[in-house]
This record gives sequence, structure tokens and C-alpha cells, in this order.
Amino acid sequence: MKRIDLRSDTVTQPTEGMRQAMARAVVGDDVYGEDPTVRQLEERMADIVGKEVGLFVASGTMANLVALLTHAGRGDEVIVGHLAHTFLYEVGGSAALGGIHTCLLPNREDGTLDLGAVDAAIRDREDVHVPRTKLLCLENTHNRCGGSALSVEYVDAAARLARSRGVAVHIDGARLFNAARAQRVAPAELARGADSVAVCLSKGLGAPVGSVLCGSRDFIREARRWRKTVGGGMRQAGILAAAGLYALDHHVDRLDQDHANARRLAQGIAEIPGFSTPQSHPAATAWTNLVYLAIAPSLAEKHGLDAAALSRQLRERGVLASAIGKDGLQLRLVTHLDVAASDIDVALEALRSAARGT
Ligand code: TLP
Repeated sequence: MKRIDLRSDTVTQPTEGMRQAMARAVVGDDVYGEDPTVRQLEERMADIVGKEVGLFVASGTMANLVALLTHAGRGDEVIVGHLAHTFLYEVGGSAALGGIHTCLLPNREDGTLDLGAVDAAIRDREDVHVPRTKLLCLENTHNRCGGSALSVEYVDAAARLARSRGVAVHIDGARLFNAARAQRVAPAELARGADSVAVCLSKGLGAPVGSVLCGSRDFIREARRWRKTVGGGMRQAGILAAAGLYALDHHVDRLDQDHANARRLAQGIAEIPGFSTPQSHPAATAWTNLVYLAIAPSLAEKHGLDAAALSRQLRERGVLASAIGKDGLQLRLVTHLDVAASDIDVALEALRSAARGT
């Protein structure tokens, strides 16, 4: 039985072409600044997102951590949404290693923060009682908000506000290319208001490892020191960067397929009695490759079908999905490079039979 792995877009296997590109990569010691393939990737990504310089790092978590450590010092404050990946899933690294204070604001369903609330949350610099607000963090696409893509207009407005109050902006763009493809805009447009942006190669782009943090020359000079501090100085990392370059050549436009598959999956889920998904809403145009499924409490009570039970039943049919959230009634299903359109039919059939209790 073929395994259809919808747990995350991080599970992809490098393609044959990608493996060949990795095998052929010209490498050097990147801590000495001598790896030509890493340099090429950093330049290329910086160019794509419209920033001066890029920095290749091991993961999305490291990219965000290094960015936060560079933007803010001990006791400084960073404004972040309550469903942000940096807040929920990055082990509190910025507090643990940087002594950075977090100001949490509620994320709206579409992943945005209310800009009036952001304005009100920015502290008075002259008041000795309060931390200094240094940074506003946005996430695009927003993982826990259903993979929704923030618009250029929203990011620009947030950036204008932050700049007018002397606050920098960082975008966790782990899935920035998904946001760009879904809205038919350039990644640079989505990032133009930000001081720094972190883009993952190992999510929808299908590379095995790595993220690129991009920003101004001065910002990246400091970030490079923080990368070394957290043990992220890699040596012949061009082998990994080559996979990223290959992904930029071959795996960007195809994200449309992932979005189409996710859309069909969401529509199919919405037709199953007892299941629902915000992604099936007809007015929603900026959903991407993440589908969140909610189980109706009545179904859970009648058949004992909570998220854990549903994911077990799916697994028996070869479909893997992640139970997510605190209520025990949500699953996340993610489309990616290794999911074919026909796999969506198999997944939907597995979901239908689980809901029927057969
Ligand atoms: N997200 C993973 C899990 O950690 C939840 C996933 O499967 O979606 N920013 C965002 C928005 C992310 O979704 C992730 C990974 C990261 C940062 C961290 O990237 P890595 O896993 O490379 O450290």
C-alpha cells in the first residue's frame, strides 16, 4: 500500500534531479566564506525577496531565532501573534537565549494582527517602567491560521505603522513562496516592507534542509555572528545549498499544484457530514497548501471519532495526518511535492469511510 503522507510539507524526499545537483555541488568552507554554492544561494534568495544579502541557516527555527537575536536585545520586546510559529513551536528560544520579552496579540482567522492593537501595543520609549518595543513579527503564509496568505497591502500597512513608531519588521516566510504563488505576486513585493525575512527551502520547495534569512548588509553581518553563536556555522554546506538552488529552479511554479490539491481536498472534506474546514469557504482566495479539518463534537461523541482516532483510522488506510490543537478535534493535512492529485481521491475516500464508521 502506498503511504500518502499529509502530516507536513517537511516530509518530502529529494528528487533524483535534486540529488544529482547535490552530488555535483562545488563546495568550500562556508565559515571562511569560501563555499561558492552557498554564496550563490544566498545571493539568489536575497535577490528574489528584494533584500541586500542572504544568510544560509540550518532550519526555519534557526532563521527566526537568529533574526530575533539580531533585532532585539535582553529585555527588549517583540510583538507576535498568539498563533505564530515563533511563539508556539520554537521552544521559547528567543527568551531562553536572548532574554527577549514577548508581547502577544491575538491573530485573526486570516493570520493578520489588528493594526490598531499593534499601534496600541508599541511602548513608550521614554517610560523607564516598560520594555522597548523593537520588532513586529508577521508570518506568511500563516501556518496555524490555515495556511492563509497575507496580502501585500496588509504587510505594507503593518510595515508603515511599525516604521513610523521606530519598530522593525520580521517576516517568518517559511512558506513565502506559497503566499506569493497563491496571490500571483512576487516574493519581493510581499517582503518589501520588512527589514528581514526568513524563507524555508525544506517545506513546499522540497529541499531536505535549510532556510535563508535575508535583510540589509548590516543586519546580516550581525546575524552571521548570531548564527555562529548558536552553532549554525556550517562548513561544506554547498551540498545542501545546491538542493535549495535546484528547488528555486524547479519547485516554485509547481506549488500551484499543491494549492489545487489542497483546494480539492478541502472541498471534499466540506461535503462529508460531521467534518468541516475553513479552507472550503468560497470567498477564500488566498489559501495555500495547508488544510485544517474540524470534527463536529456530535460525530466525536457518536462514533468516538476524535482527532487521534481519526488519524489512527487514516493511517490504517495508508494516509498520514497530524492531530493538532488542544480540543482534540482537529487534523492538519498538507499537500506537497510527493502528493499526487490521485492521492487526494484516496485520502478523501479514507476520510469518508472513517466518518461513516465503516
Ligand atoms: N513548521 C512545522 C512544525 O514545526 C509545525 C510544520 O510541519 O509545519 N515557521 C513556520 C511558519 C513553520 O511552519 C515552521 C515549521 C518553521 C517556521 C520552522 O521550520 P523548521 O522546522 O525548519 O525549523
